[in-house]
Amino acid sequence: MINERVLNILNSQINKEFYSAYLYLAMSAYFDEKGLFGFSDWMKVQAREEMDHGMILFDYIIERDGVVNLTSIDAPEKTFECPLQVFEKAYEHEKYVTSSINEVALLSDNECDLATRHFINWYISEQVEEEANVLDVIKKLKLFGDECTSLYHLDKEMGERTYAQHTYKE
Ligand code: OFO
Repeated sequence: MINERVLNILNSQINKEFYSAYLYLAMSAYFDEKGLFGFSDWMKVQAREEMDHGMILFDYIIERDGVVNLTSIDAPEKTFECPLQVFEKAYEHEKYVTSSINEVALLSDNECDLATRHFINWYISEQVEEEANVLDVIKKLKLFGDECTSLYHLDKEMGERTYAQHTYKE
């Protein structure tokens, strides 16, 4: 049986992962509206990965004989100014999620829940990738600007991202 404090923070992390999916879907809708379908697809892949992150936590709680507590998901922001601003917001969000994952690690350490401490390592590594992926796009947008020809080429490149299900036990 899982410790209650650890259970609560894991349940709250599920909510954050599904909120992330919502946020990226809102960003995807923004790009669709602008006709930037490659950027939109990139965000849809990101949203699906976030749902995987949520489901991995969900399955872990069940495996530890805990109770999954699904709570309401906040509406995401949906008004954006330009592609660069969207990715800057995504980067801020990922940094927030990283700090939230770090809190799970610290709490599970303090509560001597070594199984959760071990489990959450997957998320710690995943966050390094999450931040790097977004930062990579920010750098490109800053380098090439958001002038039409650059965006057209970048949009094509963004559309090449493919979804592969994220699983904990590979
Ligand atoms: Fe789940 O990593 Fe992004 O938010």
